Amino acid sequence: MQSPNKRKILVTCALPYANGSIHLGHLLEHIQTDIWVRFQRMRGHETYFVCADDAHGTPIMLKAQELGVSPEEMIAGVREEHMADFSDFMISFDNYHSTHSDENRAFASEIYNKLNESGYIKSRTISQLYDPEKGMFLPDRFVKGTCPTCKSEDENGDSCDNCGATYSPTEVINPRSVVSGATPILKDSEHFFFDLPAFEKMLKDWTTGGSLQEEMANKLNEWFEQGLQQWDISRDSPYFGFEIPNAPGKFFYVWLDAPIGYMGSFKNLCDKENIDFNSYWKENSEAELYHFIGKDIIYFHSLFWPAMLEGAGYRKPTSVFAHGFVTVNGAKMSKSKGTFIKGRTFLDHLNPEYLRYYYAAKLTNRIDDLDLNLEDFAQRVNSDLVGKVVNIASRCASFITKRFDGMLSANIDDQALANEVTSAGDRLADLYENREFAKAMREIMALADKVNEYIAIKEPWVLIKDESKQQEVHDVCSLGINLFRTLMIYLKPVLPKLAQSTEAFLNDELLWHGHQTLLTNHKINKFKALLQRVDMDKVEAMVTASKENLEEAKPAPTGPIADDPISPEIQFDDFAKIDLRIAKIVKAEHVEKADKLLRLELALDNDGNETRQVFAGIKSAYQPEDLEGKLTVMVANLAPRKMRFGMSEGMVLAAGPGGKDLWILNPDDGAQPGMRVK
Ligand code: NOT
Ligand code: ZN
Repeated sequence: MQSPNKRKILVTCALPYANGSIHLGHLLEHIQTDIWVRFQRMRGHETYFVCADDAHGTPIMLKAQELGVSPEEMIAGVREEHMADFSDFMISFDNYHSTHSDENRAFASEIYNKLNESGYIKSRTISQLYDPEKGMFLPDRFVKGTCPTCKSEDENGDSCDNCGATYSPTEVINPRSVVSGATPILKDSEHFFFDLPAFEKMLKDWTTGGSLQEEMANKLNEWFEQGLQQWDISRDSPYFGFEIPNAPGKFFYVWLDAPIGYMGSFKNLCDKENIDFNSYWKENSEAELYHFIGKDIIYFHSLFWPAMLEGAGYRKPTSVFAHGFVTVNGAKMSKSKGTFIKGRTFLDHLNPEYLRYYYAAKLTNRIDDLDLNLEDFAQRVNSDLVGKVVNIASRCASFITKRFDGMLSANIDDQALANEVTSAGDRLADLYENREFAKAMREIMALADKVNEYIAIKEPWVLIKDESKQQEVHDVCSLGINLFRTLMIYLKPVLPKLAQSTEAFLNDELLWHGHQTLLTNHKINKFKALLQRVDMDKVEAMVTASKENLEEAKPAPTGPIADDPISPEIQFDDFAKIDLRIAKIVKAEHVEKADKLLRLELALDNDGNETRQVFAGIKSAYQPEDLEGKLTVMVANLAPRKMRFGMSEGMVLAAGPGGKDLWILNPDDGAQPGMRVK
């Protein structure tokens, strides 16, 4: 049915790179988007959801070489794997394409040609590090060497993990190519640049148009203040990508054709299903276009992408929705802890709807990181889904089947309760629309609590023993089943499979507008267990299996840097060199723009003659004011390090599992600032 306020909506997720597996971090985005898309479809809007693998670039080219296959073969295999993972997590794409496609080549060339004709492509010669052995220019992450700031060895080509400095790969001391080990040389080459600064006014208007998240608009303003830069969009051969028209040996940088991949995937769908591509993409289109992305790629989506679209005569996104990163048990996902969990490993042990629900229960429309605490995860799914929602059906169903021939009563036992549950639909719809899923889940669970209370008070299992109370049992259990149905309508975007089993049980399709009505004189089917409890043993088995994955993957010579290296063994002499001392925290304060750091002023004696400034990554656990006056153990003879925020003159020690639980000593009479600890 075509209603007057039927919207046309095109939605995308960021395109996963075609050289790695889907993990729980990717899945946050795909689940968030899928919930939103399923909600829009349930509301009757014409909604398309497309994605693709991001198939180009140097890392993909090199990985294929390492595996001894062509990049085409490798990306085809990875795409199959990605599609199977997403499908098993019930991500309902209308199309999953590849950026290495005819459609994408055509759009990339067309957009580039239009930008070029309008004077938005500039060319100039730049000098870059080149691997003479391998015969290729080296992207920053393929150069390693000694940090020019702190002299730490084996640091990245563009930034130092030790001191946090950022620099150009040409400044690295003793640089070497990660690809061949050769010493890179500087070599000139002509590059093409997209003239981003020419779009400043348009981008400012677009930013203040009101549809961006507040945090994103702030970030954009920072970038405007720093001044927009021209963007290098070409790479020299050898490169796996699309050759630039009329520029033999020059290829589009992967980030140029990646967002165009959204158009390529949609065009591929349009051709298969006879959809009018232009009505979605032409300038001033009334269709809505949304990109769901992670916070790390805001720059590409909120500056380059709208500017490219504008310059080539296409519409711009209606909005870009960014989310934060996933942490597991309060810390960055870690291969050695087994918390770098692949989608497939999760599926091998647990029901995907558990993850869909847990993410929904924690997602807001802001850019904050989301912590997947595995114990909380099990507890939350068990208590909400099994203990609250499904429990309603399992308490009521057997009476209906056994005593009333599967027919729901014609009466509504408690109209006030029924109204309360059925009238929540519009409020919940607003929450879904605004991507406030956590709030929606909380409201739904609060309603489930009320329905359970009602059943507990009525006690149908007691009433059933009294011959004169049979009608009441029928009415109470029928209302229970009905309100379970309403709650499952509200949860259908999050739990499509549970919704499907519910539909089979209730003999009824769960449609959004159905939340306003109740089923009376309606025949239902026999109840079968709808959802198992999360078994903590399986969660643990999943973590163990993720560690095993790591074992298999260990000999990865040129792969990305391990996120969590195990420190090499040291000798007693090494340990003895460390000067551990009790220090008093005399001052503690926040550091602007640092997510994890606090600035501490430490005294090594009682009268404050010897003080040190230390930047410590303990912000997750402490408010600065709570630290002042406390004691800590510090490494007093660590060489000072220049950090982005200033000099750090030591290191403080704290113990605990991490996150909010990191302990520092409380002052007691025994310890005195300056005391040696060993
Ligand atoms: N493959 C990229 C990533 O960060 C995402 C590309 C999204 C598409 O995983 N592009 N744009 N703009
Ligand atoms: Zn450094």
